[in-house]
Amino acid sequence: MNAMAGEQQFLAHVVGSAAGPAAANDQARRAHLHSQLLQLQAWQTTLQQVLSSAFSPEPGIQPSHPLAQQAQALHQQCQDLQARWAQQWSALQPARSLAQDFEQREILLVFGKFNAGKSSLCNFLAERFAAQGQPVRFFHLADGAVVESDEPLREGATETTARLQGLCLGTGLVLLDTPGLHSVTPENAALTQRFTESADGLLWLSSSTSPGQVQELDELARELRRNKPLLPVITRSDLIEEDEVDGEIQKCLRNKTEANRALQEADVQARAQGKLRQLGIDLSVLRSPVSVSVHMARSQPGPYPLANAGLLRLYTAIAKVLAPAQAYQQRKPAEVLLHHLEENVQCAIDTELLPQLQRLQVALDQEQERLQHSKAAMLRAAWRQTIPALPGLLDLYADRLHVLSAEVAALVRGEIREQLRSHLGGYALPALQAEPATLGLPPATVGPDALYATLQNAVREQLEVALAAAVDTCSHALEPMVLPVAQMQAHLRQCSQDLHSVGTALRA
Ligand SMILES: Nc1nc2c(ncn2[C@@H]2O[C@H](COP(=O)(O)OP(=O)(O)OP(=O)(O)O)[C@@H](O)[C@H]2O)c(=O)[nH]1
Ligand SMILES: [Mg+2]
Repeated sequence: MNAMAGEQQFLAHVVGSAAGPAAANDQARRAHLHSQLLQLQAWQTTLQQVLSSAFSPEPGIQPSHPLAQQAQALHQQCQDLQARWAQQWSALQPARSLAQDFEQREILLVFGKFNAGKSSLCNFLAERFAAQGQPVRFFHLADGAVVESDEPLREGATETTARLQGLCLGTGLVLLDTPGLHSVTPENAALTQRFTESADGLLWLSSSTSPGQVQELDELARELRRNKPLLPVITRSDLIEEDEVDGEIQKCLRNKTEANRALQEADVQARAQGKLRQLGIDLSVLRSPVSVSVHMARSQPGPYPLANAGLLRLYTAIAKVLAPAQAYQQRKPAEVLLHHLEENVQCAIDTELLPQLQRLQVALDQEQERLQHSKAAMLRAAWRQTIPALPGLLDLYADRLHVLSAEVAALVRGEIREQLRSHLGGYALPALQAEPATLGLPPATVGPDALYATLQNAVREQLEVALAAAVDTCSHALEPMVLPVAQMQAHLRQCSQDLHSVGTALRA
């Protein structure tokens, strides 16, 4: 195909993609998008209810009890997570509003190491669009807002682009020119990362001097997992040769040979495939690499330099990328919210909240077990403390049974208090005044041995009843925590399944 005709076809394609689908289709698409957004918002509301449901302080447990503190920490964690998610969502605001500013256009991220030739390629495409009478607008971002300018992007041999900038080509395409990857200023890399969210497709540029450094794709992994198409572009595909001009040796720039370009393209293709496999990304996102020289295309006017420098093939490749990019662009508002919910919200639920809930559940189970063991331990200890005192009390009060009974009852009460204090300290137990002030004893006429045996039985019975009642009270005090913990876990699992279903439906 004639190169100029090819260029015009490309421009027509870009302009055509901006016109978008027919009105009826568009309305249906908007309605669909609206309903998906509503589903995602409903999901957020449900989650909010789940997180604010549980863990009011339990009356049977002291605030100092480790379980009460653990529950309180969980409650706090639910609040903190919600605040963090709100913050993360507003951090995406610049990328969201950038996408909104260019709502009817496909945004391609131009991405690659510094000096890869990103700004040069953007400027070159701008020149071609302008040459064909298409509108071209340059812009950069300042404080998250789009600022338009007439100036082309700066190009340079040193690291040049420090801000996110771009250009609108015709009415359908936006190129986002990013600061160089792995660039010396970490803020640049961070800036790029923040805006990648708004892109619908990715142009990955690398210079033909070292093409396809696939570790660079690590930075794009998140976007690639979102099924955005990836077009590798090998730039600066030219070399300097020495030529004799008018009897003098001169240095001339030449296109790399077809064979050399084909070799490099195949190599980048193979390595990109390997990298995507390693990252667990569907290979269908990858388009065939294209090798170009902007300098050669610029060197002379006319169709042949354009074709020979690889630009015609680049046009075709970009035109092909625009179809999946447009599909993504049309569902982008829902995608952006979904990513936030999957990557910020659900991820924190899985890695932070559910493990914390699990720990609380285990702690509650262990405490129930400890309570049962402590009943026997308290009984043994109290028995060992009270029984040796009985013979002395019997000697003292054998002829005054009501005093004996009151003394033993007081001894037992004191010992119960002591055991409760040391074993069940974190619980709010009712005071022991309700316990009988005396023990029921037979008349003294039964003789000292029988009286002692009766006393022992009465003490055992008192201890057993009081300690069992105390343990039961504690055990019941835990129950209002057990249920919400289990319920919250179940609700969160349900939320996770629901989000997965909404995501699957969105991408179908
Ligand atoms: N030989 C040759 N050099 C090129 C070509 N395209 C760009 N360059 C040069 O490569 C250098 C970097 O170009 P830029 O377009 O500024 O590269 P960039 O990727 O935007 O760089 P940063 O903004 O620093 O990340 C400049 O000196 C360009 O002149 C090309 O096709 N051939
Ligand atoms: Mg640049």
